[in-house]
Amino acid sequence: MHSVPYGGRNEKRRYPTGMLPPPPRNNGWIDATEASAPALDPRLLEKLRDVVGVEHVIGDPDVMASYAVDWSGRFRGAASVVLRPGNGLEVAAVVDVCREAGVALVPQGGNTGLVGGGVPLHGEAVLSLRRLSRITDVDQVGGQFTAEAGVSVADVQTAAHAAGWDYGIDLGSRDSATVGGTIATNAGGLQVLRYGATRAQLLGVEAVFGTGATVSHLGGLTKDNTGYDLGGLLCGSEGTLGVVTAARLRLVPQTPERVVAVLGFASTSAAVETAFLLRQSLPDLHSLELFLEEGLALVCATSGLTPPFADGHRAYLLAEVASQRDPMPEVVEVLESVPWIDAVAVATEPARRAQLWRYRELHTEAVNTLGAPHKLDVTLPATALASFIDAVPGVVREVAPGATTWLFGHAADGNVHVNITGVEPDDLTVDERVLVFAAELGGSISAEHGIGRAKIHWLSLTRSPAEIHAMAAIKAALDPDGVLNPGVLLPLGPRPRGDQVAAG
Ligand code: 2HG
Ligand code: ZN
Repeated sequence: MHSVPYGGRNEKRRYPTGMLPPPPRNNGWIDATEASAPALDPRLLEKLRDVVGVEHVIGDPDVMASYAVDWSGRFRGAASVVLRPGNGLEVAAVVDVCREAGVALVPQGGNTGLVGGGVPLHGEAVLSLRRLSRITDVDQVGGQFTAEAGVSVADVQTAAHAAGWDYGIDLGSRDSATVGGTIATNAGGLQVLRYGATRAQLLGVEAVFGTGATVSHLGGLTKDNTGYDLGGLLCGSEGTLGVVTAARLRLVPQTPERVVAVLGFASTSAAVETAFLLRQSLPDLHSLELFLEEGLALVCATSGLTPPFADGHRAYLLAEVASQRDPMPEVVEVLESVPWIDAVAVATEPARRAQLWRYRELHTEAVNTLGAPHKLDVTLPATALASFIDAVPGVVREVAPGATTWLFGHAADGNVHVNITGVEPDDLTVDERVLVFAAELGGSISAEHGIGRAKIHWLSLTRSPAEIHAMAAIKAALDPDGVLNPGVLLPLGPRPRGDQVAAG
C-alpha cells in the first residue's frame, strides 16, 4: 500500500475501486484498422456534395486514412466519408443532412487530440473544420478578434502579435491544433498558470448544435451575465453537443522581456516545493514545467541535444518569466533565496530560450519513438503532487512489471502527463491503476486532454452519478439524435432522447 495522504478536495465523490466494472481488455476502439466503415447511400453523398462542393466530399481511402488515426497512432479507425465545409452555414447544413440520415459525425480540427475523441473509430463521417480558417473583426483597442474553428493556435498567436497583443494559450502542438479543437477540449498547455485554460479566453462562440440550430454570440462583451454561458458549456464538451465554427477570443498584453531558467533538483519534492514557491514570489511567472532525469535522457538520446548540465539531477523545472520590463533582477533574487536548487541554466536570448524549451517540449515525440504509449493526463492537488510522481512508477510496475513510466507536465497546475511504454495497446489494466491512484489522491483523471474514448470507462472516478446524469441530460437536449461524436465523453447507450436520459 502507499502511504500517500488522501487529498481532501474530492473526498465526497471518491469511489472505491471495487465499485468499478472490470477494465475492458479492448473497448473495440483501439486499432480498428480491420474494421471498414459502412458505405453511405449515394443519394446522401449527392446531398452532401450539393452542400460543400464535390471536391470537399472525400471518399478516397488513401486520403481519408490520415483523418482516421490520431497523432500518437494509438487510436485508429476508418471514416465513411470526410466532409470539408467552408463556412458555418455549410456546417449547419451538413449537420442537418446527417442528422436526418442518422449518420454520426466526428468533428475534427488539427487531429492533435490524445484520447481518441477526434477520430472515427466506428466508421463515422469526419467533419473536418480546417477550411474555416479566417480571422476577422480585429478590435485592436479592445484586444479581441474572431477566429474561425480551423485557424491554428500558431496563426492566432501571429495575428494577435500583429494587432499589438498576444494570445493566452500556447501548447506544443500549436502549429496543428486549431481554435475549434482547443475549445472542444478546453485545452490548457504552457501558460495556464497565468491566463487560464481555453475557456478563460472565450468571449463568445458561434456553433451548430446537434439539433441543427446555430447560435452566434460573437459580440465580444467582457461582462455579459445574461443566462447560461453556452460558449463555456461547449468548451470542454469534446464535440458531443455542438460544432464550434468560430470564437471571439480575448487577447492579452505582450510581455516581450523574457527569462527562461532550467533548474536541477536532487528530489521530486524539492522541485515541487520550489514550483509553488516560485508561483508565489514571481508575479510574472508565465510557465512552470517539470520533467525527470529519465525523460531528459530519452529526449537527449532521441534528439541529439546536449543535456543542460554536466551532472544529472533527479528532477528539473523549466520556468519562464515574462514581463514588459527586464525580469532578470527579480529572477536572480528569487533563485538565490532557494538554497536547494542544485543547478541553474538561464537564457534571455530567443534562440537559447527556445533551446532550453526543447528539453521539455520534445518529451512527447521522444516517448513516441518507443511505440504508441498509454497516455494518462492527470491533475493532483498541490499537496499530493510530489508523492504521486514518486509513487506512480511503482504502482504501474505492480500490474505491469515490464512497463516504463515517463512523467512530465505543468508543475504549477499540478498536471502530470503519465506516459507508459512497454504495455500492449489494448491492455488497459495500467490505465485503470493510474487513474484510480490519481482519484484516490483527490486528483482528476483528465487535466487537459479530455475524456474522449480513452477514459470514458473511468469518468465515474471523479464525477458523481448526479453530475454524469446532468451531462447526459444536456447531451439529450442539444444533440437529441446522438449525431455528434457518439461514444465520446459519455457512454454509448440507447439514443439519448429526452425521455431516456441514462444516469451514465
Ligand atoms: C504536453 O504538455 C502535452 O506536452 C502532451 O499536453 C502530453 O504527450 C503527452 O502526454
Ligand atoms: Zn500538457
